[in-house]
Parts: sequence; structure tokens; C-alpha cells
Amino acid sequence: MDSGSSGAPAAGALRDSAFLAAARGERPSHTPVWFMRQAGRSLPEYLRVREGVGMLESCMDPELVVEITMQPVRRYGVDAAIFFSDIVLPLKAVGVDLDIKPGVGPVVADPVRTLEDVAAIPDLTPEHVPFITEAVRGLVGELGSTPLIGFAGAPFTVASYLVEGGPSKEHALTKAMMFGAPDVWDALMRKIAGIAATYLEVQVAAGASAVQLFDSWAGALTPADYAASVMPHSAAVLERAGALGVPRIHFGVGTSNLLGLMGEAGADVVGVDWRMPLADAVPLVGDRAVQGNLDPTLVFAPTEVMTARAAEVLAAGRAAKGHVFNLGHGVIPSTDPDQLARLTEFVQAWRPRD
Ligand code: 1CP
Repeated sequence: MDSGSSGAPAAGALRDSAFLAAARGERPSHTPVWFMRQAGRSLPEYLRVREGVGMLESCMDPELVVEITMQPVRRYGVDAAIFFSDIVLPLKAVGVDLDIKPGVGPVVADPVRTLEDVAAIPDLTPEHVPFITEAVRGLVGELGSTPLIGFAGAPFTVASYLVEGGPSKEHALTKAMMFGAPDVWDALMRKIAGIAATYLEVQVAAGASAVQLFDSWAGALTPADYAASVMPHSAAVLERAGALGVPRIHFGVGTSNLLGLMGEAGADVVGVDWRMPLADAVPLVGDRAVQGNLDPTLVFAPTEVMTARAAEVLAAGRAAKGHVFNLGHGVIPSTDPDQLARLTEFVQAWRPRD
């Protein structure tokens, strides 16, 4: 029941939801679970509604965004929804010439190389993204007491697409700019940080109840380079997000050696990929909650193998200030949705032995 201290029953139930409680560092009655990329190509209902509709086009259609975001919530009963969009969407909204190519990812027509290129990217204002406000409002109405996570790409990861012109393994041009043209780098990172912070503000103003900053490719950096050239810009985004009063999740891939810094950047919850045992990650994040971190390929294993490993993750999460169960990165498109349904059920029913 709603505790009634902040108005409508729905607001109380939302505030008391397992996801928001864990993200605040509390111990709800069950460990909450959601999955990065829970919407998308693993779901037949997603493939049906996306037929003939481009990725960016679908992100700018509020009705479609609501439908796609709701699909995994309906199917799995996960403890949180994540807004269906993409980290490059705000760049598209301010006029950067880019597309999301099927099977490839974001492709930028004119990669950013100079101070003039950076200056040519406008700052984001809420007027650039009315369709985001509309979609979030629609979603919050449908979700009721299920929290909606808004998100943005962190400056380093978004910079990689802008500088490389598309997906990259080594991020060589990006890091070359960071090492060799610090003035251009600084201007670019400030520009993206401003865009990301405004994008998060728009989502929270419209009703999102948590935010996740995706620095997916930060694992390409040494701790010293991260601390000197990237962390201050992510911290600027997280600081502005902190003023919104919602929990902030900070996630990257291959970031075992950065977890402490990623927490210090201003996160309430540190996302952990699957490469490091969660038990080893917990002491690194300080007085913060953790999110993660089942290997996304474990859903291809027999159910009892998957659930045994999930139980290890859940038990390790008890040592943290709060734990949100997730995969260690996004759902792999060939994942069997029925297996994710079984995983959701297992996590929500799991209780510690002690
Ligand atoms: O047509 C399609 O279905 C394209 C596949 C796709 C989807 C479903 C892309 C292209 N983006 C998305 C949606 C998306 N992107 C979400 C949806 C919410 C969810 O259900 O989780 C989110 C959170 C993102 C964020 C995103 N985009 C990240 C950070 C998260 C992560 O996975 O690390 C990154 C790095 C991107 C870039 C991107 N967009 C799309 C692809 C294939 C990629 C990665 C390309 C690469 O390998 O560099």
C-alpha cells in the first residue's frame, strides 16, 4: 500500500518500487531486475512494429516509442522500463547528419575533427525534442508504478561515433584527438556533456524516475586518461542530473579498472559488466549501489545453469549498498525471450538464505 506522504497512491507506489528503493541503496523485498536492450530485436512483437520503419524514425514517433518500451514490461514484468531511443538521437535532433544503419549502428556523414566542426554542433534545447517529452509523458501514464529509466550517452562514447564516423573497435581517431588536440577534445566533450545533460533533464521533467549514463566504450581508457580527459565531463553531466533528484546509474563495458572512478564521477548506482565477479566489484564502488552483471550469453545455457549463475550474482549483490539485477551488457538479439521470462521470474522470487 501507498504510504501516502507524497500525494497520489501511484506516486507512493512508484517511489516504493523495488527498483527505486534498490537504486537509493535500500533493501526492497526482492532484488529488482531489468535488462539493458530489453526492447528490441529479440522480441517478435518489436520486429513486427518496426517493419518498414527506420530506427531513428521509430525513435521520433511517440506512439511507437511507447509501444516498444512497453513490450518487455508486458512480456516479462520487469521492475523497470528503459526509454526506447538511442544515444545518438539528441545529435540527430540538433541537426547532425547521421543515420542508424541496420546491422551496423550509428553512422555520421561528416566526422568531427576540428574546433570549427565542434562549434557547428548546436546546443540542445527542449524545443529540439518535443517528441521525447510526448513519449515520456505517454509512457509514465501507462507504466503506473513501474519506473521509467531515461538515458543518455556519456561524452566519451558519443564522441567516438562523432569522431570515427561510425562504430569502432579501437577508438583510435577519438583517442588520437584526446591525446593530440586537447583544445578540440575539450570543446567536443563540453558540447556533448551539455547535450546529454539537457537530454536527461527533458526526460526527467516529463516523468522519468531514474537516469542511466551509458559510457559503453570507456573501457578503452586507462584510469589515468579516464580521470584526466573523460571523467570531468561525465561528472558534469551527472552533476546536472543530480539536481533532478532521481537516481543516477553509470555504466560502461570492460571497466573493471574504472569502477571506482565511475562511482566518484557522481553515480548513485555503478553498472558492472560481466567480466568481473560482482563480489569483486562491490568493494570498488564505495558506498553506492551496483547494477549487473550476468553474462548475457548465459541465457543460451540450460535454464538450471543460467539460474545457478544468477543466484551467485544475487548473493554477491547482498554485500552492496543496493543491487539492481541486470545482464552485464545488452540482450543479444538471438536471445530466446522465454528464457528471459524465466530469468525474470527467478530473480524476483529469489530470497537470500540468511
Ligand atoms: O534497427 C535496430 O533495431 C537497430 C538496433 C538498435 C536498437 C534496438 C540500435 C542501433 N539502438 C537501439 C536502441 C537502444 N540503443 C537502446 C534502447 C533501450 C533498451 O531497450 O535498452 C539503448 C539504451 C541504446 C543505447 C546505445 N546505443 C548504446 C549504449 C548501450 C550499449 O549497448 O552499450 C550504444 C553504444 C548505442 C549505439 C548503437 N546503436 C545501435 C547499435 C547497433 C549501436 C552499437 C554500435 C557499435 O557497436 O558501436
